[in-house]
Amino acid sequence: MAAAVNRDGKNRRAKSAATPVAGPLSIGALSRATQVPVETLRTWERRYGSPVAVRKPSGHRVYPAAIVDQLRRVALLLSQGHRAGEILGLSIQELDALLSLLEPRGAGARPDPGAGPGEGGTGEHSIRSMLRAAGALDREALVRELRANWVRLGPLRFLQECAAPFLVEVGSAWHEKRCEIRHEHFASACVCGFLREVREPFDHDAAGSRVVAATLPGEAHEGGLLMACLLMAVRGHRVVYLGTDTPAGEIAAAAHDSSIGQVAVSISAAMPRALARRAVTQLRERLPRRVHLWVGGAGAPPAAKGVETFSTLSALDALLATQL
Ligand code: B12
Repeated sequence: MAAAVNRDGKNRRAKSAATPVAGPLSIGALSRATQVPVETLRTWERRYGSPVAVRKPSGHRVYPAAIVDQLRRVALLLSQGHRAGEILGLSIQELDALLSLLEPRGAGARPDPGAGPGEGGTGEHSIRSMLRAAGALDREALVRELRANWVRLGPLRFLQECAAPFLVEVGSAWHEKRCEIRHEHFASACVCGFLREVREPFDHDAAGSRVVAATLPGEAHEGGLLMACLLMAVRGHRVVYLGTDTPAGEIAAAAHDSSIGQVAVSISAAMPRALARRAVTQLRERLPRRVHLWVGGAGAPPAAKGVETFSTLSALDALLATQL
């Protein structure tokens, strides 16, 4: 699950997923130990009756430390597409049996449910394998490598160390004529498909505020937007995905629904600076005052009144963590 990071992107893994935890635990401590957002823990309890908490006289939840190992396994299985309702009631042994069916990692070891942010990394070797797979238009091999990295790194590090650098590398390869347009299209289609697939179980369980996500007219790049959407869903936000090349009026109309708290927009380096600034200003003017406007991407204009600009996914993740 996502590493907890502060606004300047520094890792603050006081209790990472790999750290042994002593109980009893508050809901915040359980969330930090398992990287499952607090809001998600509450939703699971309401919907599925698990994890079970004892209530203090103050009403606050208290959990036994043993629940940490179980939830780390649950989190890993969710990232593989299992549904919360189907696995939350399972014993550790049953969860281990499901985990043993997962994709083998590296030289054949199976993913370690205790392995959190900080263990392993993607490395050039893996990016090179993905580039080779893209060159051969081999979807199976490319997705296998993406999945192995997703399991090993968790969402935030997967995006920062695997998906984003891979797409940047593909862009350079295309620019330097080391690959053709078909390879670039193929690679980005595989990554975008994978980002949608792994978001699905989080979307299913999300119960936080609703975020409209889109790119502005003329913007065809959706990788960055899908990455931001994955993080938002992991953090419990409900994503309303409008996709690329969306007229500002349509984005604004969607945001007028009272359930919408934020609009997230991604702008690539391909969009001229002046155009990006004008489009963002015009969108801000059309949005209800209460709706936050989050803008990210290599072509995002500098922050302006009523516009929050993110230069990294860590910064977004840090903000999302404070909203739990
Ligand atoms: C795939 C791709 C395409 C695909 C997109 C398909 C799709 N479904 O997305 C297609 C083929 C359509 C395409 C078209 C073009 N592309 Co293109 N493309 C790319 C490529 C390889 C990957 C894009 C991507 O997904 N990046 C995702 C991540 C890795 O980058 P990112 O957007 O900056 O996002 C990061 C952060 O900024 C942040 N973030 C992004 N959005 C948000 C939003 C929020 C809210 C937050 C918090 C954070 C956040 O998260 C990401 C992770 O760090 C890039 C290479 C690159 N360096 O990005 C070129 C690239 C962006 N393209 C480029 C160009 C030139 C074009 C075209 C003009 C080519 C042409 N002549 O037709 C067109 C323009 C199309 C248009 N109108 O927009 C150039 C831009 C260079 C420049 N400075 O102008 C690049 C950099 C390639 C290169 N090296 O030259 N492209």
